[in-house]
Amino acid sequence: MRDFVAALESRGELRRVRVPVSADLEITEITDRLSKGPAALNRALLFENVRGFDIPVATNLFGSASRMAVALGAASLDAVGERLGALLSPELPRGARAVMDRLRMGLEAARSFPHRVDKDAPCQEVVVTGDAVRLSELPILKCWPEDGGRYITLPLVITRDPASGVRNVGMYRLQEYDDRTLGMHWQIHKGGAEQSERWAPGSRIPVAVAIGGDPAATYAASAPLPPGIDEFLFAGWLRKRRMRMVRGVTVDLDVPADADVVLEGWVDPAERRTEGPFGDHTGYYSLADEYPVLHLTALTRRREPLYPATLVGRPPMEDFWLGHATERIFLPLLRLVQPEIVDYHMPAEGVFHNCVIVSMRKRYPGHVAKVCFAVWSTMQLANSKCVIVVDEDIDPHDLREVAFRAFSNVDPRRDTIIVDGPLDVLDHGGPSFARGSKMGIDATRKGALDGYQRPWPPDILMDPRVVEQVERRWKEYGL
Ligand SMILES: Cc1cc2nc3c(=O)[nH]c(=O)nc-3n(C[C@H](O)[C@H](O)[C@H](O)COP(=O)(O)O)c2cc1C
Ligand SMILES: [Mn+2]
Repeated sequence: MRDFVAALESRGELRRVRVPVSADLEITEITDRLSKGPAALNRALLFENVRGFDIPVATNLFGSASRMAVALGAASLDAVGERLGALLSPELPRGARAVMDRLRMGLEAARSFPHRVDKDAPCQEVVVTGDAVRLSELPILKCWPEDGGRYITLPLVITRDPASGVRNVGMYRLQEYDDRTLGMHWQIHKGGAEQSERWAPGSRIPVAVAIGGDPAATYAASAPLPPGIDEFLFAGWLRKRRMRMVRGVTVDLDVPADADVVLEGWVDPAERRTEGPFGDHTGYYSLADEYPVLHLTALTRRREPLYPATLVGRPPMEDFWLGHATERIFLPLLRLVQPEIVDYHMPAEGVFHNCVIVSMRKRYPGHVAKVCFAVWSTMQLANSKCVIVVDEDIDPHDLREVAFRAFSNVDPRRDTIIVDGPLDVLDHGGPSFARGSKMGIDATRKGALDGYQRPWPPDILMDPRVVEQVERRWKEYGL
């Protein structure tokens, strides 16, 4: 975290705020203005003086493509994607299962396993256990006016499967109820929830939460890795350096030795408590609902920790860039399973699960529908509500271009498919919780293989010789 902050600062990507600010809404408003303002002002922020707390708060650390690349120690996000794709070559595995197995083998072969250190763990320089634990000492933010309380927004929630012992690390927000109790917002589709269902009734599920530490691990907690792939193995591979782990002081789980703060505790599989509302990354408040509860047994930390937080709300905000990193990094994997896909994009306005734009090489009747169904069966893309498919020569990141094709190329009855399926837990447009309909829109140009009987009109393009001539004479025109 310290190296990351220093790297951002030396690149002019971080600003320090030295005057006192409040953790209650004020940091949100400041950060939001930077997230939505001109790119030249969109910087990471380090609040050195948070009223009532000794610990500084960092926000917007991951809030641009370049900061994301710095976080992963890479030249660019596409470069990380190419490295990941190369893990799987030369023999092309076939089918999603094979690709996932090869991904696991590739990561393991890269020897980026987390390893245990028994001393020199900064995250345990200060150890507080039992009744002495005080969450109120952490500068946890109240993000939006109608929020149900203060929320930890960049946590790495560490659990393990009771049978296989396989670790999962997910970023699930935590609502502070009191000094030793938090709401655990792992949604039904996510790894933490799935593992929690495997613990026997009456058991105490051990949970550790790391905050801060290596930013590559923080990103990995947000990445949609298939179950069975350890996010900390992935973080070590990203960073090309194995993660240093240490045994928790009160839980049977390893925690990142370099974290700024670690919370340890347990979840009772049967207990539920009202969580929310929370001003969410959808741009709406997600309403209060029943979620599990995390009871703390220890709080350990660095002597001088830094508390990183993210603010989410109406897009674009920082989470767009974390998701954008995933979009870029996992494109080569997606293309291994579905080679006709050229590129894809999840625009900020679609808050990930509402809209996926795919460009593809269309070869046979029904091919566009096949790609829609592929999206609806690929990891977390499976929850996406609207898929827009364009031809291979259309850039899915160019929203004007996509809108132009989607409005003009589509016959609604012929070119839409509507199916039922799972939706993101945060979707509020659908008729019921996490279930509803999905639409695929075929915005490709049509021809014989689509059953289109008329000639398709050509695009209007200028003669390149004239373009070149006008280019050359541009100054002469005096415009
Ligand atoms: C800032 C941020 C906050 C998030 N909050 C939640 C959350 O509260 N609950 C949740 O289930 N997923 C949340 N997510 C998404 C998960 O972290 C993401 O789906 C991740 O892949 C989950 O890991 P898993 O596949 O191991 O469950 C959040 C993501 C980000 C970037
Ligand atoms: Mn996982």
